[in-house]
Amino acid sequence: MRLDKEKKINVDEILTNLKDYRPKRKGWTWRKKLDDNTKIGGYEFKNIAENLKESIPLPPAKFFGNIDPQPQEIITSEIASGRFEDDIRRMRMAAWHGADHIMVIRTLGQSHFDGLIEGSPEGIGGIPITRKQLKATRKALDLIEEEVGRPINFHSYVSGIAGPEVAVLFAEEGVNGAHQDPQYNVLYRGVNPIRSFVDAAVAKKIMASADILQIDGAHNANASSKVAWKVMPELLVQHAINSLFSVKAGMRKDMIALSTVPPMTAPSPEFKLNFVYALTLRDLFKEYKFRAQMNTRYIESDLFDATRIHVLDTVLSRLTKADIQSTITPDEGRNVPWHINSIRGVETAKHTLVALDGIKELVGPKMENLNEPIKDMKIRAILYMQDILENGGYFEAVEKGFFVDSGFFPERVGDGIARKKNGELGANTVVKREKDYFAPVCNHFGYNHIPEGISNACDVIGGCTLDDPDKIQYIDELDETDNVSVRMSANKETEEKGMLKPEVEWKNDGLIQIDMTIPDNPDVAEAAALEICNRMGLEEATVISKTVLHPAEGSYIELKAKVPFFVDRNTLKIPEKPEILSAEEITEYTHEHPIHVVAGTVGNDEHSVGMREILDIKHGGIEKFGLSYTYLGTSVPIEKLIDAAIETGADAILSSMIITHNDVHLKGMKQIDQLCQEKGIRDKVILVAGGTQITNEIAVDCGMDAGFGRGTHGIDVASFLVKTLKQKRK
Ligand code: Z98
Repeated sequence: MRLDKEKKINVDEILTNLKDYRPKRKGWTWRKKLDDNTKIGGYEFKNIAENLKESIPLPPAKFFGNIDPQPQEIITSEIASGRFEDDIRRMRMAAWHGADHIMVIRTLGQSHFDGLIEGSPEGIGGIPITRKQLKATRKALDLIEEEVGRPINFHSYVSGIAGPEVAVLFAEEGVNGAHQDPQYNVLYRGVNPIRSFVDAAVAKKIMASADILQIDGAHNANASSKVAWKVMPELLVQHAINSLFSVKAGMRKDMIALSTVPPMTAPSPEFKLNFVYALTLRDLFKEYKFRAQMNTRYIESDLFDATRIHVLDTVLSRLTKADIQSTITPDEGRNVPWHINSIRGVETAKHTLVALDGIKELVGPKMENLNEPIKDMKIRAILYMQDILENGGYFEAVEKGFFVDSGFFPERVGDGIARKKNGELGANTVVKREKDYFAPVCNHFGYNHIPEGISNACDVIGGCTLDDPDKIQYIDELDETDNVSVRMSANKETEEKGMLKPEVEWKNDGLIQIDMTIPDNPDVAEAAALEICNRMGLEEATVISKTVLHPAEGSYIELKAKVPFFVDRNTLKIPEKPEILSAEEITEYTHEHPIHVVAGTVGNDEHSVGMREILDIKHGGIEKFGLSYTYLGTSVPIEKLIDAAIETGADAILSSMIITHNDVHLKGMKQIDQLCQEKGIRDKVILVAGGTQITNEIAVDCGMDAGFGRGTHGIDVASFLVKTLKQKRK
């Protein structure tokens, strides 16, 4: 099976023989960094990795020979539609834009589930954690990575009370990265602390055996605390606890990534504190990797706000160090996982990282101003650790509510999260292994009484599921009413007929994003916006975000709503696109064979902007490609236009006609053609008309050689003129 870039990924094919699918490879893969000063498109880069085979470059790339340099950092896309058949398509879009770390996350808290739920349609909490969903996703990613030409790391979460089982499942099915941090379970998921740490040791050992990169959960303290920046000393402590615990459980340091977010954002003077914090962290944990995520604590639902925060946070990543750059969109704040926002997030990270290529060689930290605050931060963290020890250790400290307290340590406010050492979920479930305990599985953490003469525990059963995947029990979805086949067949009929609906997360969800500015206060504007959607025939309109432009003058409202109908792609009129010559081809020709045109807005028409844009160099008019022009202005009599063409020996006449009242534009075009014939120059000049209501068809019918409508650029006209002249002058 191979992907064809002109075609949609075939999910039916992905699902065929899924039971027997084996991941192509296991373990995490970093990007291949290119040598310093590698040239792409004539520009030297320092921090880039190998190019992709297939990709979609940043929007301005067309001005730079369509290059798409890939930053050396892995870029993450978090995908959260909750339906793996839709996630798969979205992953492909993200990979084409440069994501090579795909985290598939909750529609609900996956870690609230206490066991593996095989046979369920939703997986654990709606994320693809059933074997079926993992297999389908990995199979699709194996194809996508071949298509784009770079390995894609698939990521999920080893949290909750089923952590060890989840880790085994991930190791079996080729998941490449996972969040794992026992403190997350304790603090945010109410799992018994002892159980959580024992489970974590088991899970980490398994993860290590399959080279699954670990991301810790410290950043959640930032997201959960009342005053995010005050937990900075605690964040350092949490990183330390999980990192060292992971190493003791058998993980390599270079497979442990610290999850960090810049704790502050504007309107605070964010950079000072974020920079000190980032430098402290990187100094303390030099041997580890860093996964930088943007700060989600303050994002609500404004796309631009999210983008600004993302850019500044990524600047910090580049100035300090990040091995993985995550991308988060307002989706995190408003729970609307749009495909487009995933792509925007990836583009924001790629743009910022590439833009700041080599910055560390140009600017650097002023250590004389930073040493003191860095030292202060380290001392706070060390004292924090000491305080834990003096209070009897981690479990006792948790019981006393040390963590996620909103005091800036050593200050404590007393509002931390407290969990009982012998209470919470799964309390008293850790049992000491008997002397003759023996589990015939490999990579098993802790004491295992392996019979004498056997080197690998699972040899006694001829290999466990990690060695012999044929032993894996595959359970398909058991719910007959809600499963991928039912969902897909609901869409199949409409799809086969070529019926289209817009979507933001699921095929045929019909959702669109609409925005409008209403000249009133936010409450009135919100009600008005909903009423407008209603009258437009849209269904289930919901306001996503509001921006007050002025308390009385106006409000900007962003909504989502459902389009209740399909459009038939077979009945759509898709205008044929003329083949446009490249800027180089046009310029080369005009250099050798100068082209002159006369131009003006004809009749009683005072519009000038459109024509000037087509002519002037600034926005890419024909002048930019070496054509010269005589511009006669507005309301130009047709005869004057033609006389000017004769006088200057012009190759073409460009006439603009915006006013269409009484079909004056049609008459105008016909007159130009006629007068040129009368004056005997029709075969010498190319006649072009332009205007918002003009199409090529209409213009040719009226005797023109071509007509250009809305959206025309100088290059379109220049290309047409060069092509026609090349033909004529043959
Ligand atoms: C991130 N955008 O970190 P539920 N375990 C840990 C986590 O941090 C998370 C989960 C599990 C963020 C996503 N983090 C937030 C250590 C989630 C999964 O709700 O417990 O299933 O979340 O990339």
